[in-house]
Parts: sequence; structure tokens; C-alpha cells
Amino acid sequence: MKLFVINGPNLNMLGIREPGIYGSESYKDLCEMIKKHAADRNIEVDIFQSNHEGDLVDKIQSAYGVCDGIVINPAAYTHTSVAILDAVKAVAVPTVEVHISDVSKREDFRQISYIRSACDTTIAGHGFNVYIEAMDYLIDKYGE
Ligand code: CA2
Repeated sequence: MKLFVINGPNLNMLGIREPGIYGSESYKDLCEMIKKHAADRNIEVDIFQSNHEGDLVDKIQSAYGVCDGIVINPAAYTHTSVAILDAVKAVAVPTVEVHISDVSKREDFRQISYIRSACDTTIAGHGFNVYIEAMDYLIDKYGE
């Protein structure tokens, strides 16, 4: 089984500011945790981060016929991007939306998620562990 883990804008800055919301661990720590979990569960993982909407759309499109599931944290594009929603709909690869923080308890503008309607489920508010939970969800539901 192969999963894509796709991260949106500013997630490469994790650990640098706002530790009260996003924790004190870095983006490198997050990637290492994801790779270790993939090895433990005996699956392949491809981790990607971009600050650019079109690059995120290109990466989602590249999942078509190539991977079995997508874990995506679109970050701020969660709340703005019809293009990312359309890309997930177009590839029809099972997708889980994740957020490190509990977006449901934050500002009004974070209550909108364009991508949510195209996702199997949303996991939010459990720190970096949301990525592990999302990987396990996809492996347990769609893995061999
Ligand atoms: O909680 C999440 O995972 C978010 O997707 C993170 C986004 C935010 O726009 C979403 O509403 C919720 C922000 C990404 C990281 O932003 C940073 C800000 C300051 C310092 C480091 C990262």
C-alpha cells in the first residue's frame, strides 16, 4: 500500500512560533514520525509540503492511479481553496483531512472547510498524532 501525505502552507514553519497551538516539534520531526509509522505498518509513504496552491493541486493529481490513499493538511487552503477540493474529487483516491489544532474551537473563518465534503473523514485537534490516526484509518480500511 502507498500513501501520500500532503501538507500546505506554513507547515514547514512548525516549532518555530505558536507552540501553544501547534506544539514545539519541527516539520522535520513530523516527517520522521510519519516515516517511522509507515515502516512499522509496512507501507510506502511519500511526504510533500508546499506553500503554493497549484503545486498542491499538481501533487494531488499525481496520486491518480499511483497511490491508495491521501492524508492531507491543506492548512490555510482548507478554508479558501475550491481548486484543492476539485483535485481531490477528480482523482477519487480515498482522502483524510487532518489538522493539528482543533479548528472547531478557533476563529469563525476556520470553521469553513472546502475539502471536507470530498474526504472520507476529518481528524483534528490531537497534535501530530492526527497524521498517525489518519494513516491507520486508511491502512485499516483500504490496505491489504
Ligand atoms: O491545525 C492545523 O493543522 C491547521 O491546518 C494549520 C494551519 C491553519 O491555517 C489551519 O487553520 C489549521 C496553519 C499552518 C501552520 O502555521 C504556522 C503558524 C505559525 C507558526 C508555525 C506554523
